[in-house]
Amino acid sequence: MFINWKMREINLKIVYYGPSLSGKTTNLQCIHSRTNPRQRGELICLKTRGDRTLYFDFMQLELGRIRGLKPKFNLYTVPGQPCYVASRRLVLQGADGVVYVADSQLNRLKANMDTMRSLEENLRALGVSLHDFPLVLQYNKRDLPTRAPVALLQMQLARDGVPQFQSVATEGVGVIETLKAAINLVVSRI
Ligand SMILES: Nc1nc2c(ncn2[C@@H]2O[C@H](COP(=O)(O)OP(=O)(O)O)[C@@H](O)[C@H]2O)c(=O)[nH]1
Ligand SMILES: [Mg+2]
Repeated sequence: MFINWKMREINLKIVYYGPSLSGKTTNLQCIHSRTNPRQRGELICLKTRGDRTLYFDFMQLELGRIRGLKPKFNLYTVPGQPCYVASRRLVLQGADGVVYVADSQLNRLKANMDTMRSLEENLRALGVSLHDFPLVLQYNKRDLPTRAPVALLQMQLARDGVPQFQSVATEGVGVIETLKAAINLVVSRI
């Protein structure tokens, strides 16, 4: 969180975290296409060859007012590939909340769990406990026949009191609901 008193702006950071190819960038693309251009900035995607996220994607949303301050939500994705550990840590710095985008496919169960563990470790390295941190879980790719039952994903990833959503990010299903839950958690904490 960063408050610019002169501009009366409050900057809040929400990070979309998850294994590679789970649909984090697709979430941001959907949010970008469904929000009023006057309330959002450009979607900036830094890409490597082959279209995978290198450092991060970024977009800014301006919504409503909190006690006379203009909240600006800065949405980031992290690169999921194992080799970008340093990038993930960097993007997590100063995060006010995390949306964990899980890939529902059966063959990604282990990747989901490994990535959840890395989220916990990376937050701990920043002095933050995932236990009392604003977190929203999204089970994405619910349209695929290879999807695991939600109960299985819940068993492996869910925690007490953490909001959960099923989604098909490519079709925009569940994307805005997930974002709203994250915004609500972040705002209620400040
Ligand atoms: N079938 C299906 N494909 C999806 C869904 N969400 C994302 N994808 C696809 O999965 C691939 C990886 O998505 P992307 O957003 O780039 O993943 P990221 O690495 O987490 O940013 C792309 O080909 C997307 O079109 C979904 O809900 N269903
Ligand atoms: Mg991406």
